[in-house]
Amino acid sequence: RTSRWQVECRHDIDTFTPGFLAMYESLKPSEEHKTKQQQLVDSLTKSVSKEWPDARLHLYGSSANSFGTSHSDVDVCLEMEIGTESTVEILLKLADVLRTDSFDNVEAITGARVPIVRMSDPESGFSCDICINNLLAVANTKLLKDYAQIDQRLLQLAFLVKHWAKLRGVNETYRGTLSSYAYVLMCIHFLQLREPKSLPCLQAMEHTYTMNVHGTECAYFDKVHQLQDFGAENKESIAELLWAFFHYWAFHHNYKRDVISVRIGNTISRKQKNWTARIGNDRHLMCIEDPFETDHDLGRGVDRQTIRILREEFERAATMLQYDDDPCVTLFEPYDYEN
Ligand code: 3AT
Ligand code: MG
Repeated sequence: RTSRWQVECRHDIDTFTPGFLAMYESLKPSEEHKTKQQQLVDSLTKSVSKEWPDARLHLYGSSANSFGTSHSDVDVCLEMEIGTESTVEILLKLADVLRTDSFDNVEAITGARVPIVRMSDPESGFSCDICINNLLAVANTKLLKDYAQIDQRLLQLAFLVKHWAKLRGVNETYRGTLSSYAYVLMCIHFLQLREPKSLPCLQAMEHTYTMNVHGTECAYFDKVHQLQDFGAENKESIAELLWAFFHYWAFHHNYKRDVISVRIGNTISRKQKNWTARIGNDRHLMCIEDPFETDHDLGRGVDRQTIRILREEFERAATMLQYDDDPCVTLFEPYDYEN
């Protein structure tokens, strides 16, 4: 049974598919970009191994989860045994090492939820964030990458959504909107709910991959090459999906009642998760469960004002896709902060 919101789409929506696909192609990082990124990783490895010969370097975030554009930064995690030193002491030492090796704008940001060293690479100009032993991020990077290999429409949808969010000013966690990571999870959740489904729920399948990170079990089915045809029954085009995505977040999702969960491939009630009362700064106005750290709400930074902004933006996008003559342009019009 198709519900009301699935059948309202304009009949000429598919005339926009070529435009959206061209846009997706233009956002994908070039081969040159990937080569430069690898060179940065190589020179970083060299610098780090002088001081910490046993450290392992992992790429995470969009440079490794396949959702990166040519504008994405490079996120690196160093895995190392820590003796009596604190993470902050190691980061300060790392900052010194990188300065000596002539990386630019090296800065230790130690007050953040995840402390990092930020710097830029003089060769490529890329900005790079380095954290220590944040292996949950390494695990969720692999999960996203594996989902991306099942149905190519996930990558297309997520690139367009991330691009839209950046231009519309709703991809800024420090301002109370959502991270890129949250948007990708929203896309996965949405595709898990299509009928027929475009994506499965990997964590609900046989666990062929397991990693234990400080007591948190990260486990799911990762033999995704076996799932190449999973989404074949679903024939929706990228234009239809993009419309339905914004329509879902504008009119269908029940913000007051539900938490989205990629882990179970559906929504769960806030009650069931005990995310009803405001605890500290967690207001739970838009609930997005982290697939592994299940008590972590990725919408925790959303407040009364930004939930309104987000929902207005979802509505605006759905309306443009429904009625506008040229949604490939109007959807991505940069938000004007002056007015
Ligand atoms: P950009 O292309 O850089 O915008 P990204 O995928 O690198 O997108 P972020 O910069 O938001 O995304 O985050 C980098 C990675 O850090 C992505 C994810 O593996 C991890 N991460 C980000 N936010 C959280 C979070 N709140 N909880 C757990 N992991 C997170
Ligand atoms: Mg990033």
